[in-house]
Amino acid sequence: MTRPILFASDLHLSDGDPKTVEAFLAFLHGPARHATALYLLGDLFEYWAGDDDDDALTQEIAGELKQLADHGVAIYLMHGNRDFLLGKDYAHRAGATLLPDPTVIDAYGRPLLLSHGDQLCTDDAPYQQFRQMVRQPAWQAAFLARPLAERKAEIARIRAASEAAKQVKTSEIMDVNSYAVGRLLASYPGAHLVHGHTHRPAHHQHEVQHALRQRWVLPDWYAGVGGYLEAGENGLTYRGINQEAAWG
Ligand code: LP5
Ligand code: MN
Repeated sequence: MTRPILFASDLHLSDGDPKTVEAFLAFLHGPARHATALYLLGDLFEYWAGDDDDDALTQEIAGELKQLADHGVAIYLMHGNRDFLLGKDYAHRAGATLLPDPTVIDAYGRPLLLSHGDQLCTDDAPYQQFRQMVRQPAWQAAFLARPLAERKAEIARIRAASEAAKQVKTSEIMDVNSYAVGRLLASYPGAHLVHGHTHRPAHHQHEVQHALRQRWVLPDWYAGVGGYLEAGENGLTYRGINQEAAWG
């Protein structure tokens, strides 16, 4: 039997959600050990203030990922909207490779386009404006040059502002825009899309250039409940973690 390729995202690991940390560790010790590769497509952590913020949790996760890498599982990390400051130093400690967003891979003959997914939420204008600002390398360098405690305080303010802003946004605004999905798929002929971010696990089909293309949306993990996507020779399958995998 060939070893599968696994995809997960939006684990939002933090000390505040120990059940999800436990579920993720069980996943790393269980299904992930039989995989050939593990792709973590953003927001592995609740937030990331810089690679110098090495608390017990981030150290433990780096150690566990490194063990898995040493066991022969290729580990890939993509940035999410909460942990885009995660750098090469941490990736190295975790035995992982950082991937640009988007990235195309070949999964047993099937081209898969991998993305976190936040860029596809084009109706969320205030978020896209915020994103454009914080993704500038010069802006990030200036932020990372500030003392860690200041960075954490700034992030706490941004998180509070983001939570308040989300209260007055409709759920449609916070979902992907189907034209944006169509445009992205059109620029990667033949590929199917796997992304997270929206916390709306489902399997969608889009007609692009007169052909049907698949879009798999990964679930978020919360209170020990989550899931992942498995790609093997026979196609893609959802697997629930502490829940039935009856999505899409
Ligand atoms: O993550 P989620 O799903 O809850 O919400 C996102 C969007 N929000 C964010 C913010 C992050 O959640 C929290 C920040 C993480 C740490 C970043 C690292 C440090 C960066 C350095 C900063 C100084 O991504 C949310 C979307 C939602 O997804 C759905 O798609 O709607 O977007 C917002 O709510 C953004 C607001 O609409 C506008 C921006 C508010 C913040 C303004 C603060 C300005 C301070 C500038 C600092 C110089
Ligand atoms: Mn996200």
